Amino acid sequence: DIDADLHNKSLLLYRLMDQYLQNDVFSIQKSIMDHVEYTIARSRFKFDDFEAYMAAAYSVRDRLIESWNDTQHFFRQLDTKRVYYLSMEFLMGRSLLNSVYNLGIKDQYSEALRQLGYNLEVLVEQERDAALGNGGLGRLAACFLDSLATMNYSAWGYGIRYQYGMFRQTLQDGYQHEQPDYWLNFGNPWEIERVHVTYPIRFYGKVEEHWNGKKNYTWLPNEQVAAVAYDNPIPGYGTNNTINLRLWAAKPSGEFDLQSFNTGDYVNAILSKQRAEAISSVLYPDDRTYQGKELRLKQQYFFVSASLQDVIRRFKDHHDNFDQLPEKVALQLNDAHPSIGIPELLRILIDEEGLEYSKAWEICTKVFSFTNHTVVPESLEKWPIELMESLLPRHLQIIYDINFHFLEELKRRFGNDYERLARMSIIEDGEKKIVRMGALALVASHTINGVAEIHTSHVKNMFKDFYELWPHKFQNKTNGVTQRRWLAFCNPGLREVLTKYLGTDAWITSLDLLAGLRKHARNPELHKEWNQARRQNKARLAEYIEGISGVKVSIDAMFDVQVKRIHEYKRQLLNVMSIIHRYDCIKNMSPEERKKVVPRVCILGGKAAPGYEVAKKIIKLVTIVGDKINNDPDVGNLLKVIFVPDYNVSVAELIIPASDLSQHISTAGNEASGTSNMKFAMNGCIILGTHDGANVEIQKEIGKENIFLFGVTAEQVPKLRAERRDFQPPRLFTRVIGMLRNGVFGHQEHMHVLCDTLEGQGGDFYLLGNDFQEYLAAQAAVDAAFVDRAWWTQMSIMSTAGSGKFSSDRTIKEYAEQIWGIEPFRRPI
Ligand code: B1N
Repeated sequence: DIDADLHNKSLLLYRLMDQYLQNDVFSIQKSIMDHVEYTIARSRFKFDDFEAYMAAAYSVRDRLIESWNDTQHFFRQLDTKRVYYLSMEFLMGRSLLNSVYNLGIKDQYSEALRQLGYNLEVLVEQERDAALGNGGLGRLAACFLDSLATMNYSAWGYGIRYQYGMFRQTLQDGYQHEQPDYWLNFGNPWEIERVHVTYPIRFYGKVEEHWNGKKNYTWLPNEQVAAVAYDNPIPGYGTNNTINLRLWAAKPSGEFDLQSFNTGDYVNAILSKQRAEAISSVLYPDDRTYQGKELRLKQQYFFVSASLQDVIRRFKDHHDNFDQLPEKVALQLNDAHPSIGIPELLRILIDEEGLEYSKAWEICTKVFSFTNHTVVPESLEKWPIELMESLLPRHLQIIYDINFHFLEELKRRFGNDYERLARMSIIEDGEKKIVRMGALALVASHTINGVAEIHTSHVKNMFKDFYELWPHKFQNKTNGVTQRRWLAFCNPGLREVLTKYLGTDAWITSLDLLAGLRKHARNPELHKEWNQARRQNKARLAEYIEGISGVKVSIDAMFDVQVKRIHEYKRQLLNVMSIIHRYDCIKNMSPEERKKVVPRVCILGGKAAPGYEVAKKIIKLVTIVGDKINNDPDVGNLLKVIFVPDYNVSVAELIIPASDLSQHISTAGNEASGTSNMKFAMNGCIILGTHDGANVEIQKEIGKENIFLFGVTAEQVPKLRAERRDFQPPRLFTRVIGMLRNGVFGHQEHMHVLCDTLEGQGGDFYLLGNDFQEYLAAQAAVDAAFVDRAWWTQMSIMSTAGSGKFSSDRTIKEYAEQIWGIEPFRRPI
């Protein structure tokens, strides 16, 4: 009978479950070998490191999926409020090591593989980075996911599954070349394709107006593509929760064909449909320089529309009253890039769900919040009206509606202050009308936040009128990074030392505990172990450097590092100029004097946007200067200059733990926060920086005596820029420029172009000349500190000890409590 059948089936399922996914070494070996044979379709008796990596990854994925399913079920049953993090970028890096650590099965996998004749550390290197981001903004999103999972929040990430992530940088004759990032070509074991989770995404066409007692609008699009979901499980550390990063890929739409196939040209019709895939094909590699490309707006709308359709569908599974949406949904806009989601949500609520405008708007303003990451208003995205009208005609109408109501509110508040209205309007009037995405995000969001204290005060200034209108909307959320990936996993040597001296490894989830190191800061035993761990990291990096450049570097030298995107405002040029000054000094020293020089290995790395000529010239300059210095027998080990190509998350994991000094020297007021500064400080690296971004807060936490900050303050910058014409740059600054121009390093034409950015009318916008003297003084102070080993080690320990605040766990807790209104729910076993 039916009951007995059901009963038997249940028993069977329980018996089967007993057999599944044990985490003892033998079960793991069985699971890996099954994947070798059945998934990779290789022989159990013969598979190489890459195949072993793939099999191990699939085996880990099985465990992730189980945890993912149970977590989603758990959240569904509780009907939790969820936060959805909408971001054009998620810079995830590699997953294997992170996953086994977070799932708590690292040792078992190591041992299981060892017995099979493989080395986990070696297999880990087989994985290609998931490089779906440019830099800080995308990596922040990835750190946030790790913290959200670890802290048991009900959260999803939504983004784009770019077929080509960040380009691979190669150097040819010192010049950057961009290679496509074929990261998916060998398969991606970390994702789950959900062919049935798909939504139509429409573009172009026109809007028809109807009248049935009230005005109704129907959008008649004339292009349609399908968004297909790819799920990437994100395991938390020390918890059973696994959350989801859902990335959308564009595919030709099979649903119905808007373009008639009745033209006789069947093959070309198919080919033209295939072009749908272009939408998710490539990540734009220019951070900040906003280009106004139609494809970019298409990407934004594509992923935001798919995500919102998904969110609404999930909401409707359990609810039918949209008044409850804000109790169940928080939508976080990672910069203004996804802010087309605002008219999209309104469109869904009004056109598809039949809500009144005012009701829909009220709901909208309760779900969105907005993070700003920039300091220059020009970099906020703006779209020409014509482009918006052609691509998303219904959305433009809605934006006009939003703006109409907004301007009405302004008039009630401020009267007919037309200048103010013009400044604040979502539509910028002028020769060409433009939609200001930043203003749109601000008007619709209940909260806007900056990413460091100094940046938030800047945001209040940049949106001054809005701040006057809605001061309560403005918050600060100082960035953070996950100490799992950026300390515990990438620096195992230091992890052991930390855990030993803190008496616990609880700092891996409560980073504030690092403060407990302070009382050991002078302990010679700790000093010894500390430096031992750090030296091992340096040896690893030295080996890598020799591999990429052929240059042998001494690990007794100071590793002085500046790795980040190449930008004039980040002032890599300032660094190179001080390197040239150092070289100049060494060349003019007597042998006696040379004995006192602190040997340095200057390491620079980072990508230039493909169209950013000056940035590319800076890279070439580093290699030119490096070639000369590294091959000067007169200099030997006293100075080496290395450009590390293709800087990415995995390279960062190697470099950061091995750095003695790291430079964060942007012109004050230009770096919103910076996040690598936090990673370096955590790993006991000394910061040399300006009073910019999070440097300011790092100094506050670790103490003035343990960090080298120099240079002008953000308040001084506008005045100094205005006074540039009367400014006399210091003698040493002009001397270095002279060396470049006079061909000490060859390539004079190249040098003139770079030097011209620093001299003459409108030159030196980033005030290198103003900061040069103080920068050299700070560098000298760094040298003095380095030769006093006890002093330096103490500073290093104090840097780590003071880094507790910069965990993304802290940041996420603040967002959760002060912006999203969500609570943690930990899944029981
Ligand atoms: O966001 C990081 C900050 O730590 C950095 O200081 C900040 O520069 C970075 C357009 C951006 N701001 N803006 C971008 C990226 C891609 C793009 O297409 C802008 N990235 C930042 C995290 O808060």
